Amino acid sequence: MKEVNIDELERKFQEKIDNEIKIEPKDWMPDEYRKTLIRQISQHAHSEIVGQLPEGNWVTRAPNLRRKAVLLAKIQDEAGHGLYLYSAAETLGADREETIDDLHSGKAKYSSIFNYPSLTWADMGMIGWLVDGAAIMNQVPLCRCSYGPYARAMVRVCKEESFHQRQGYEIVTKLATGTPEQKEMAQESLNRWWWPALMMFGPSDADSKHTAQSMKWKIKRHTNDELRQQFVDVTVPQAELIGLTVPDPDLKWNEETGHYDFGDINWDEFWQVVSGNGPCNKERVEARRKAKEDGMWVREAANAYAEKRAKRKAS
Ligand code: BYC
Repeated sequence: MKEVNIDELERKFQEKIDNEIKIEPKDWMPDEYRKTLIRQISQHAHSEIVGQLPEGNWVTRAPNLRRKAVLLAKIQDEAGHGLYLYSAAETLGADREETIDDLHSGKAKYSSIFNYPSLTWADMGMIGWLVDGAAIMNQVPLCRCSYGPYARAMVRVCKEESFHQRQGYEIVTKLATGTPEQKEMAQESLNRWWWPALMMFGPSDADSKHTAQSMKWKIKRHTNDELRQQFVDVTVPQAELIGLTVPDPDLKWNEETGHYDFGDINWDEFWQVVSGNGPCNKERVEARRKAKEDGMWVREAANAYAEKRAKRKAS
């Protein structure tokens, strides 16, 4: 039997990546590449699913029918994104049930942002504008990820996220240009969401343990700090346009670099939230666990029906 030379396989694999050839599920790939993708894609899937909860909190209190219909559609889109992503993780050999159980046991991570509460209607605008805005900034480069199924899933996800971002900015604009109370509500919400939105991009480059390897494999195309800077540069003028103030006394346009300088992020807070001690971590995981339990009878009924049909077909 011909001996398999791992170094040679790795060399060919990297050559494909360097030449922008997509890696597909049945292609040979290093174990670490597979593991990194399963980690990132499953965390991403969980984020989409848990991300429905802060917005779900406002469906029954949306200010009018139009707002309610749009919010419902957005939340459904997020569920869809979660499903594409769980499927993408399955193409790498991940078991969907196990992946979801890891979320419910608290073992798996999901985006830190969804551990903050949604306290006012303005938060629905802020989530669309800032959270989906940050998500797009991070996900557009993922459309060029070296792993085919993830890259393709991202194309549709990004189209939908861009609609979400606009609907969020529209809500915030309406409030910011409305009565003094409405403007105040928008400003108060921006004060709470601004820093957690910047944290979505992950630890600073100096502390990011996966970035260097993920960039070499073209899973990531930019570092966390590069994307965070792009987000600040795009979002600050949007806030100014509608008369809101970004809650950062150190924020300043820098003529020399052509970027905004901004203040220090509270990394202690970030790591606390990531390690399960944010304001809503327990509530979020509990809600997902309960949803699984409450929906168990539907799954059991569907499985029983499928088994019965299969038996009837076989006989
Ligand atoms: N929150 O070495 P690093 C959405 C973890 S949802 C929690 O830089 P990497 C939406 C990281 O996992 C948007 N944990 O990692 C839905 C790692 O821990 P492990 C979700 C974080 O992977 C509904 C450690 O910190 N988007 O769009 O190179 C409504 C070190 O980090 C976070 C995605 O998931 C965080 N913020 O870079 C509205 C995009 N940041 O795994 C909107 C896909 C870092 O070693 N993911 N950690 O235990 C990515 O692009 C990358 O995974 C990240 C992190 C940029 C997030």
